[in-house]
Amino acid sequence: MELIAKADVVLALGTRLNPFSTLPGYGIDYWPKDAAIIQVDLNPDRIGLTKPVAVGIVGDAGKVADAILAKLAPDAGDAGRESRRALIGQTKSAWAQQLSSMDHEDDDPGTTWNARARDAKPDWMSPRMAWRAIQSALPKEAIISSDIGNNCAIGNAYPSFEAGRKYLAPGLFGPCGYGLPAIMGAKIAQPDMPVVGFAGDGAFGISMNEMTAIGRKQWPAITMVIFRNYQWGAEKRNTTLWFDDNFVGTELNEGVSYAAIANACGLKGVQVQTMGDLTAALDSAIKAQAQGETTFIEALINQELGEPFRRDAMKKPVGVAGISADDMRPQIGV
Ligand SMILES: Cc1ncc(C[n+]2csc(CCOP(=O)(O)OP(=O)(O)O)c2C)c(N)n1
Ligand SMILES: [Mg+2]
Repeated sequence: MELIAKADVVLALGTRLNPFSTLPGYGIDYWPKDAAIIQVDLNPDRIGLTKPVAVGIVGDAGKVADAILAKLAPDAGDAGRESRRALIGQTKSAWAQQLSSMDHEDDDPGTTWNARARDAKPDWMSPRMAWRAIQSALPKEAIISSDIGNNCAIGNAYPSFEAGRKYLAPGLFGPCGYGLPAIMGAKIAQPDMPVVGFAGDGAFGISMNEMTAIGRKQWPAITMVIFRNYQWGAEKRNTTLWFDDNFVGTELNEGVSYAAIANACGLKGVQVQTMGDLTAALDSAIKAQAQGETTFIEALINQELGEPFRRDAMKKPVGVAGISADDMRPQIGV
């Protein structure tokens, strides 16, 4: 974010430039407003869809990259290359350090949800503690899937990938319930690769029916982590930001155990509550996956809600001029 904010030209190659990847996050409105954008996409409908572009190129990213390279002089970009490389390295390591020391979420001015969520469960892991624990056990070569929800959004900052086709995300439609089926598909396609799916507890509930299918022998083993904060967190966040904590339908049943449901489906279910237990459970689940065992890890976490969050989706409601409750009249016959 900090680096792209300084760009005067952006070559958008291998990105859909969707709102999730261009909107402000962590309080930084980073998308460079005056930068000339060269957008490459196989789908012509996407050119200029989310950002005005200076140049639009319809084509396969790999072929376009090769064609651009072929036109460049051998010394193109050499000027200042070392200092740019150093700046990228410094900025990335500063961010990694910042992430490793972040435990909790700030509250937006005028709201207190995160402070209350921490106080309500002082001994519970926060989302970022859970992600750091996961990082300690996630193999470099793993394929991961992510779902739609606040914990998955927070998690996008943590893993990094050294090879392509390692990260499956629900994309612009943003359907909750994507994490589990996506990781099952990844394992079918890449049976020798460790795979780990991630979902919030609400989103997971949408897809959990698949647990009844995948215990059968012909299904390959997967590992799934469920962030158990007993709430539809991302929706609750809208309510804390715009509707004075007037929560409607955001609470999940604390009497339900996904780990127990996994066990009832003939799979392995484990519930964890500390960083150490989460790291250990993920580590042994990945080892067990290689031996054909599927594990669902239900990670109990507090109810903090964090960055990044799509604040463009709603606005604070405003009073409608001239309307008063006294103007309301019962309808005839009611
Ligand atoms: C099928 C579907 N229904 C509803 C939504 C709207 N939605 C977006 S995030 C979210 C809450 C997700 O809650 P959870 O999975 O528990 O994750 P958390 O935010 O608590 O980490 C909902 C309902 C959606 N994206 N997709
Ligand atoms: Mg949740």
